[in-house]
Amino acid sequence: MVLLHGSVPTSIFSPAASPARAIFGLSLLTLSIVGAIFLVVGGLLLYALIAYRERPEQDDREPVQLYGSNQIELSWTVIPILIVVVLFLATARVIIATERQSAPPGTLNVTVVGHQFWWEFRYPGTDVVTANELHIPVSEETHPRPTFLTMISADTDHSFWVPRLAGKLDVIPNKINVMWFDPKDPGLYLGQCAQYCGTQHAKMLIRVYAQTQQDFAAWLAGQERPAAPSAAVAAGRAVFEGNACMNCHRIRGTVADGRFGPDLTHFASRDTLASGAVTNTPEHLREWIKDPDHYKEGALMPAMHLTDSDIDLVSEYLESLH
Ligand code: HEC
Ligand SMILES: [Cu+2]
Repeated sequence: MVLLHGSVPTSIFSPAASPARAIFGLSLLTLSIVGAIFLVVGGLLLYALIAYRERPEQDDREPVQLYGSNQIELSWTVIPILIVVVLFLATARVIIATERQSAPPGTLNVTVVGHQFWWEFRYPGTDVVTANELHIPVSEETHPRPTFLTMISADTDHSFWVPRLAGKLDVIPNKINVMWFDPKDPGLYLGQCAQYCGTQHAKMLIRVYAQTQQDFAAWLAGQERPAAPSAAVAAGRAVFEGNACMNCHRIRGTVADGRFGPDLTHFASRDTLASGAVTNTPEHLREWIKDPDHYKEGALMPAMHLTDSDIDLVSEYLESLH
């Protein structure tokens, strides 16, 4: 029963956006039809087993055999056809409602890029690029603001799945897929990559933060600002820019312009590190920079063999990027 009450953050049984609700409704219909079939077939089987069981007073002769019944044959042909037609129509309706939607005015567009083993989120029309934590506005009744995701992959097959918001959709190279959702309630919706994509597939988590439209606007404005590192962290910045970090990571407003790894412009505004592998705390960050394999064995960031003091400095720098 716990599964039914949204206390499980990834429960498919507590949909919070239109596509997830449509899929949930369809699954209930399908479950009730197959449940009814199970009861009828199982009931008949049970009845036959009990009514025609072997009895001691019985003799060994075979009972009278019956052949052919147009009535029965007709019913077991027509009823299944009707069931299939009903399921087909109900499914087609949900597919059209979830996949053939065009973006209404007010839509937020986000480009999602799947990487081994993290997610990149770009907000077209702005410079904002972030990772693993997708911020979106809620879609109010009076002020609908659905989010449309345009999804591509930088390497191999991934699949974007946030069960409370929508169904799964594959994220594959050389193909653009589009999905959308429109949660009404602010909150954190969790999901994860649902297509095996390599060693750290299991730690390729997704966090969707649905915010009130004002909060979202404030968040976006904050992210649009370039990083403004203070002089106090100049030494850490020098470590970052004096090592290969800057070839893989971008920090807008500085010379670091790498694109292979997550954009770190506002790294300190994220709650988690390395696609949800651990929470974003100074200790975790230091450990991550020292040895990414410690939390994510096979992660595509190398251990850079910095000295402990350089690790402290570069961590302080990154933690200052709010
Ligand atoms: C060869 C490219 C490469 C280099 C060099 C590199 N990184 Fe990374 N970094 C990555 C990749 C890829 C990820 C994402 C790993 C994952 O989540 O699976 C990452 C993740 C991170 C993260 C976590 C970001 C987030 O939002 O979760 C931080 C912080 C980070 N790197 C800091 C550094 C620092 C500091 C250096 C230099 C000492 C550095 N990186 C060098 C590729 C690189
Ligand atoms: Cu993946």
